[in-house]
Amino acid sequence: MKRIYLSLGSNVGDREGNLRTAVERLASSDVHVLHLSRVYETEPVDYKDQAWFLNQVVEAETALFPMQLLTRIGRVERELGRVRTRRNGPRTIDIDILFYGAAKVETARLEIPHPRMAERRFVLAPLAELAPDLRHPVTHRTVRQMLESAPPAVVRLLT
Ligand code: PH2
Ligand code: MG
Ligand code: MG
Repeated sequence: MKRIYLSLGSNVGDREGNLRTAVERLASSDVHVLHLSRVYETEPVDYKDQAWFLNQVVEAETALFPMQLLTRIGRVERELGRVRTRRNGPRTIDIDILFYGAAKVETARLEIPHPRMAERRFVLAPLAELAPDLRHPVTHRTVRQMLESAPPAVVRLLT
């Protein structure tokens, strides 16, 4: 079993419902959900001309290999009606693999650890609730250190 961290994001439709449904559909005999962060409302990053997101991080254990996990994630994204329009554009749900144990994966379809996480407060703030002292397997920085030096962007707890 591997310990994994997934980032969930939604900015279309019932954003809270989309996060909840995604967690329910991910959970299964081979993805055992352990902890959920709180939900954050976050300013869009990269492509800014779109609605604000809700973001959350999920800690889980899985028996799936990385590409199997990616296939499972793709199925959940499709079930929630994700339509791929523009890169970094609006989506009902986006599920990204942040960490898969201490593994490094570099393929055309999948990179782990997630290559842009150190620049993304919407990932690091919820991740820091669950695993502030976890170290990035390549840079060896902790999640807390990455959060402290991440570029500014609004992330606020959903109340
Ligand atoms: N996802 C992106 C691009 N920009 N911005 C926020 N705030 N939250 C996201 O989940 C997000 C984003 C690409 O996946
Ligand atoms: Mg993403
Ligand atoms: Mg994605």
